[in-house]
Amino acid sequence: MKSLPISRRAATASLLVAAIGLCLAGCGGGGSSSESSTEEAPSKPSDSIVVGFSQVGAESSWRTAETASIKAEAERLGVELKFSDAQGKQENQIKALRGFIAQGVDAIILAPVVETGWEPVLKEAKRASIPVVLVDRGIDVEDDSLYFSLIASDFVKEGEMAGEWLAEKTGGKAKIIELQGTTGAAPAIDRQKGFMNIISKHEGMEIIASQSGDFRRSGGKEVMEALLKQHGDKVTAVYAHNDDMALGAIQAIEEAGKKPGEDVIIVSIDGVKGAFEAMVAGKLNCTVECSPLLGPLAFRAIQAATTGLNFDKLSINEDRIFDRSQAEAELPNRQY
Ligand code: GZL
Repeated sequence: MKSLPISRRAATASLLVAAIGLCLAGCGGGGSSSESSTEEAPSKPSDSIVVGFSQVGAESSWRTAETASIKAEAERLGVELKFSDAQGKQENQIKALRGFIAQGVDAIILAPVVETGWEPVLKEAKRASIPVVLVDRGIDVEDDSLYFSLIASDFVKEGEMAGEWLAEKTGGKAKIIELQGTTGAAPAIDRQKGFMNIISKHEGMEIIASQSGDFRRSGGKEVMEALLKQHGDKVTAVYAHNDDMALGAIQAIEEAGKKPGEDVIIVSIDGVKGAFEAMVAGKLNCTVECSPLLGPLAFRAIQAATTGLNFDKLSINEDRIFDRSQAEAELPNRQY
């Protein structure tokens, strides 16, 4: 199955060990931190390796920022990156992974669109001795040796942070419309779980409608338009699983003649620049950060995977929360 001669990979590995040795001496230690680290970005390996990257798509500004971070790190390290955009379809990701395996890449980066259905193709990668590093979303597999490492955020915690902020803001009383992310995706499943963990403690907080907008701005707008027709007289808050859907919902709320951020309190997740601009404009109330800048840590995992170094199985980014009072000061600092 594998077209890459083992000798090339072995040669690469030995060269990389030398590069890693230099880097670790300089960087003060191996392994990954529990935070996404850019200051410890790996040095350039003396030899370039070939990495296949299967990306979900380009559904949100968060997603395009993640793609840019991974491409920029590959460029910096002189790694040949074979990029595949799955247009949001798991079958396209599986096809891309099979292509990478056939081409004999040294490692694979996978941002899995949904949690399930990965065992067959990951078993093929394992049989081909190609390590797979998961970024940004986890998968539901019995055998976690099917992937080398997962670098992501804690989506349950993000949902809880959003819920706690909304409970505080509304005094524990809200009629909430929830705009869910992509059905079956880890962030959608866990952000809903985390949010429910909190609002279930407040009898005055109720989700009156919940529907997927697929993490897209257009999805957020369309779903909000429809739900406003049914619940416009009752809704007092919106919880969006990402900023892009919140920005779409803001458009729908304005077109319905209501003031977003005032008549309807809006909390979302990601922390993209557009969310900070909406908070400065008074139309969004709060966003929970979820860093897409995963490139440096992803390639540290790949260097470990391709040289037999230890690496954490799970690296969780620290997420911060920002509301309107902080938006103006924070906006210039935003990197995505
Ligand atoms: C989170 C990521 C989600 C973002 C969305 O790690 O998977 O997918 O929150 C993106 O903006 O579409």
